[in-house]
Formats: sequence, structure tokens, C-alpha cells
Amino acid sequence: MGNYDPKPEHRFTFGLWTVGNAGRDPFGSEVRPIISPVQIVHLLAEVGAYGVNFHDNDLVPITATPAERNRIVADFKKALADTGLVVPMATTNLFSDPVFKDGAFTSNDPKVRAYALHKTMHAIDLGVELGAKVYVFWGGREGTETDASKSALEAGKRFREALNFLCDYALDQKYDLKFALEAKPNEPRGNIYLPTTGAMLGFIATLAHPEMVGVNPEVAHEHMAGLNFMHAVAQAWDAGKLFHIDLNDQLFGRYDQDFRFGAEMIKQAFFLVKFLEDVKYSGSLHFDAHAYRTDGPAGVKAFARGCMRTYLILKEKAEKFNADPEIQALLAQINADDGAYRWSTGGYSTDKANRLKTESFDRVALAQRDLMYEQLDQLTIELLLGVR
Ligand code: GLT
Ligand code: MN
Ligand code: MN
Repeated sequence: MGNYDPKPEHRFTFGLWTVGNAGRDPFGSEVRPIISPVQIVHLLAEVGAYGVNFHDNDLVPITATPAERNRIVADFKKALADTGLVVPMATTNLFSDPVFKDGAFTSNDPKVRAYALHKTMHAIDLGVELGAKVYVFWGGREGTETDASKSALEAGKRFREALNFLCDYALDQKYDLKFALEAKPNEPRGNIYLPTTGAMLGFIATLAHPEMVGVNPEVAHEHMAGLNFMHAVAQAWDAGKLFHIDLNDQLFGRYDQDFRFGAEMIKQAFFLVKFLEDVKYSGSLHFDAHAYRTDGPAGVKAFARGCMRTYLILKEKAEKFNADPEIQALLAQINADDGAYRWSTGGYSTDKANRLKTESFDRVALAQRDLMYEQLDQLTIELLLGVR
């Protein structure tokens, strides 16, 4: 059994809104006391987290006066200094206030779009002041219930214009900041634009400063769409766009459950952790989740500790997988290559094309191969169940 205590080098972070979640949902009110940002920082330090992320209004209420803002920020900075916690990421709340009921950057109302830019620039300033290097955009209200209301084409153009504006703002201010776009298919809107990480990756290529913009994929959001999260993460990694990640868990086809990391789909969580560790992802490991509504303050700590502990247990399992002689022998067999077709790899040439077209293949013999994936998967499951 390994040591599963979180350490700063693990880069585990939580949003103020995660451990600060008091259990309010569309059907019921808070079940836990509301705790202040300073209290949250101390709670996160106690459970061993490395960093804390926030929306502008998690820290500074939307109604705060400039004097109140300065006092709140000073108190928060002191809590960070006292605990050693850092702020790797910040974001804007563009979804709670009624002004954003029909979207922020994609609203039909140009005044709302201008206000969204105003609010985001101030929020970027706040994030940078506290040390954030990654700035997340989750467009929770950027969508529709009825497509009679808004042109999807126009909405895409508005979203692009807003991000281009904000990239230029960050460059103008000489901020050392990257943007990470977070997709979600629905909730709170009936339909949210750019609903998957893949859609975000396609959109980023259309921006004026694509090098500044990557993605912040969230387990639960791809699971809501019934997708394989690790595959989305791999595509983002391959594109050099995995700037941040939101870890949590939930079953397919449900509402946005935001459960503790690894609480539901252990095999998927394992392959995700294995991927992140194998490629040596070095960004934040951010848990965007919250405790069950049944639980009180002690449950919140159990939840936060559980997220980090499960990650570290799965990391150890990934190391075991990579060192397991039987699993590795099977993989070697699966990937065996006698080099007969090496000449056809490594890119196109006219010669290769001609040779491939005239080559004769024994299709039936090729299909005869027993791949032994059942055995490989069973070994994986036994490793996860702790009997290997
Ligand atoms: C909100 C949402 C999350 C986003 C946060 C960032 S806020 O809780 O459900 O997935 O990451 O805006
Ligand atoms: Mn998220
Ligand atoms: Mn979520």
C-alpha cells in the first residue's frame, strides 16, 4: 500500500464553489452553513490541497463596493500567505445574475454583451492580481431553449469576437495568461453552444490568437453527452491544448452530478489518470465537484480528501499496470511488428502509394488474429479490484 497523502507537487486544486457548495439545488435550499472564502482556504490547506480557484463573485460579491472589494481581496491574500495555497486559475461568473439569462457573450442584447466584456476584464484583473496563469471560460448560459430566439451562426460569431477582444486585452495588459474553454452540452440552458471538448477544439482554430487558447475539459460534461472523456483529453493533449482539467464523476445521461472524483466510473477514471500520468501532464488537477447534499461539514472534508486520495490510488494502479509482466507481455504481443510494412509508414510518397496499391493482402488471414483483449481487460479489472 502506498502513501496517498496529497502533496504540493500533485497540484491538486479546488474551486471556492466546490468545497464551498452548501447543497442548494433546483429543488431545495442550502443544507450546510455557507463558509467564507478565507474559511475555505483554511479548509483546503487542512485537507492538503495545493491551490484554490474562483469566479470573480465567489470572492467578491457582485454588489460589493470598491472599498469592500479591497478588504475582501486583502483578507483572501492574507489567508493564502498564511496557508501557502496558490491561485492557479480564475474565471468569471457569467451565469448567475439575471442579466445573463439569455447568455453573456452570445446574448442578443448588445448592452449585455458589452457588460459581459466589462465584467470579464475586471475579473481577469482580479485573477491576475492573485496569481492566476489560466483563465477559464465556461459559457453556462451561452445557448438556447428555443432556436427561434437566436441564430446559432451569429452566436458563434459573437463568441469569437468576444474571445478575440479578451485575448487582445490580456496581451495589451502584458498578462502572462492563457485561456481555457470549458464545454458542456446542456444545463442550465436547454442547449449550450460548442457542447463538447471536440467542438471547442474546432472553434479555437478560428480565433485570432489560437496559441493563447486551449480547453478545460470536465469529466461530468463529456459523460452527460455519453462520450469517452479520456479520448477527448487525448485529442486536446495531442493538439497542445490541455491547459487545465476539471475532475469529478457522474453516470452517463444524468443531470450535472459533479460527484467526487472516481465515485462512479472507476475504469474510466483509471484510464484517465493513466493517460495524464503517462504523458506527464503538468497542469493543475482541479476537482470541480461537491459533496453529496446529505452531508455536513465533515462530509465536505471527506469528499475533498476522497477526490485526491482516489487520484493517487489510481496513479499507483497505473504504475502497476505499466510494470505488470503479464499485462505488458500481452501488450507486446498485441503490438508485435515484424517490420514487413515499415516501408509504408512515415508519410506519403508516390512510390509508396503505387506499391501499396499493387500489394496483395491476405485479408482473411489478417482477420484470423485473436487479439486477446478479453484477457487484457480482465487483468486490468483484477488489478483495479486489488487482487493483482
Ligand atoms: C460551474 C460549472 C463548472 C464550471 C465552473 C467554471 S462553474 O460550477 O458547473 O463546470 O467549471 O465557471
Ligand atoms: Mn467545470
Ligand atoms: Mn459540472
